[in-house]
Amino acid sequence: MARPKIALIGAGQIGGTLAHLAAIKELGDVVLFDIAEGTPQGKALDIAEAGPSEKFDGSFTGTNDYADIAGADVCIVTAGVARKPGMSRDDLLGINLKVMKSVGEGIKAHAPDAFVICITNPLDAMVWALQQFSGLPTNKVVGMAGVLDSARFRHFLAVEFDVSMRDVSAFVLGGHGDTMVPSVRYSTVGGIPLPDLVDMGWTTQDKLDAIVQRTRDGGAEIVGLLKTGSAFYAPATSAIEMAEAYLKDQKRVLPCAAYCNGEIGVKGMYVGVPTVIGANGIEKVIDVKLSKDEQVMFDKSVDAVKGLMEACKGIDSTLA
Ligand code: A3D
Repeated sequence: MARPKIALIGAGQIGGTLAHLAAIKELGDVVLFDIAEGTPQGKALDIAEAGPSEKFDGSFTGTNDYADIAGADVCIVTAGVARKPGMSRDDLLGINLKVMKSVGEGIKAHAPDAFVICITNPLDAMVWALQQFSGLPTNKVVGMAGVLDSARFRHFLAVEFDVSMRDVSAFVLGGHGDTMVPSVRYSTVGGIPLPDLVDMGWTTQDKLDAIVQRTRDGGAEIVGLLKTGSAFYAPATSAIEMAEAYLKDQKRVLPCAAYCNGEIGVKGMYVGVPTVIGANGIEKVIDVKLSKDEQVMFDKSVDAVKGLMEACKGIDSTLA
């Protein structure tokens, strides 16, 4: 059987890391696309030259021509600009919306059967716009944020409890922004919900609150340290986890920015929700029941995403 074809739209910090991870995991042949001449070609050749030492096979090419993504099984979109210190994700909206239009048209023309994972910020609004510009079915266009946000939450919890991150599961809902909702009730260590661990005295409510806030600020913390851009290792790893779930029909339960059709009270928009990813893309959006407090926070987050969608409509009247 032919290897799957993975198109990476955007060959910057995340795009290059995605290509390297896809190569090491032998997920398929990789095409790196970017408008910058030489960058995708250089990164593709550099990664191909790592094959003999790392012992992976596959084809790695770089291109500035959308025709070369033809027939891609998966497209991962990072094209656009990233944050610098002092910027919010929302500051990227105007410029990245234009990028989503050209990317959507490129995917529509050359890879209409692909599973498309958007990473470009502001995530929930960009994935919504990308779905409309590409015209692909909503179950085949998804945003990566929840896997990253819950990985950050898991990491901080594993350090706090001094246990393996393997035994920590975490659950983050809502938009990928300051209003995201890390759910304490649905997050566990060895299956024990976090509030029970506070009752047991293993941590304090104050420490847990600080971890929740650090998770919300996780992106900004890294932007502040790097100064020249935003996080890229963990975002790339998170998107690869989603691509692998699709390519291998793993039926993984992963939090993603998915199109909601009434689940958790949300209709006709993208927001971070628990999903099942398999060979049919987003196979299920899990209609989880929230507590009153969680619902209030989630609704606030949904409203923030709606505000960004309205701003997009103000810029591009073809969006509905
Ligand atoms: P960066 O290293 O700047 O790479 C972006 C690439 O996009 C550059 O190589 C550009 O040349 C290219 N590009 C610009 N316009 C176009 C276009 N029209 N068509 C094709 N390529 C184009 O950024 P990065 O890789 O660090 O980040 C990429 C995006 O991901 C940014 O919008 C970030 O804000 C976002 N991001 C999202 C998360 C989430 O969790 C959702 C995390 C981290 C970064």
